[in-house]
Amino acid sequence: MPRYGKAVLSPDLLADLRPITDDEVATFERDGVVHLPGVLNPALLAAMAEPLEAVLASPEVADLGAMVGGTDGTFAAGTDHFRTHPDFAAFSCRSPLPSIAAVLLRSQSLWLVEDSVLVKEPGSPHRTQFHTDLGYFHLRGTQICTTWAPLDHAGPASGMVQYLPGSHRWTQDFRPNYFVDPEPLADTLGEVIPDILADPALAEALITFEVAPGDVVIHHARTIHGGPANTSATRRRAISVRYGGDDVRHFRKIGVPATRWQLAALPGTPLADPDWPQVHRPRPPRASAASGFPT
Ligand SMILES: O=C(O)CCC(=O)C(=O)O
Repeated sequence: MPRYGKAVLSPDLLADLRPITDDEVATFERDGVVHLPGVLNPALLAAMAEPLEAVLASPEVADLGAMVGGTDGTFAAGTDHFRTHPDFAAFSCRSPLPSIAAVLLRSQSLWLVEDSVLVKEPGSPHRTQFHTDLGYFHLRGTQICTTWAPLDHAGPASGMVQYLPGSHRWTQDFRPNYFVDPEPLADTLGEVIPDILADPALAEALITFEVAPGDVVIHHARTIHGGPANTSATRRRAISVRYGGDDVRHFRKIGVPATRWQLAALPGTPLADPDWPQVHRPRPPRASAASGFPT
């Protein structure tokens, strides 16, 4: 992908480590989320620390806490770093993530939708409000997921994300919110996400994971998720990457902010290079030894 420059991450950091098991695929399909321990090289996450600091110091990243009056700068997030930083492009396009996402989504091909950095500093009081990712995407389709890869050990005390299993099968479309404030974005269509923590049955059903660098948690774009404050003394740095598969089409959503790439995409068309890099291709048919014909 010459457009994004030369990756400085060495190829061995990006190598596949292990296949995804049938059980992991079944868990993703049942729960809309799956924890995949040890699918990335921990050294890859360590190597992403410097590029992550570079984007944290750039105008690509916003202080989310400021939206709710915070002045401490303890919850920073940005998107689309792959468009400007070759290491982020390599992480999203050439690591094992695309082939893992393609397996979980049962998609022949896969395209990169967006990447994000999400950093909750020690003591950050900010919750990630419950939301579905699909609410923010100018897309429709069923084969869309987010991969969440921590650069630090993370768990409930450091703000690890919580997921509502099975919510990807709910039929409602949910309005996006301000991410640190549950207020839905003005003029958006759909239902307001229920107050998950105020409903004992929903709150009880939430799941979360203890994760380490090299682990990835993958959730479906319709899965309701959010996260607690970081009450620990450790940073919670993560890179999340969103991918779309064969059945995904551009679809403009009223009231949802759009990037120039989203505005340029023709509604109803599939994701396509170069603005939406194809990161996984169908396997070529294998020639049959007996007949010479593709099988
Ligand atoms: O990192 C967080 O707190 C939220 C992550 C999230 O919502 C996502 O990656 O889709």
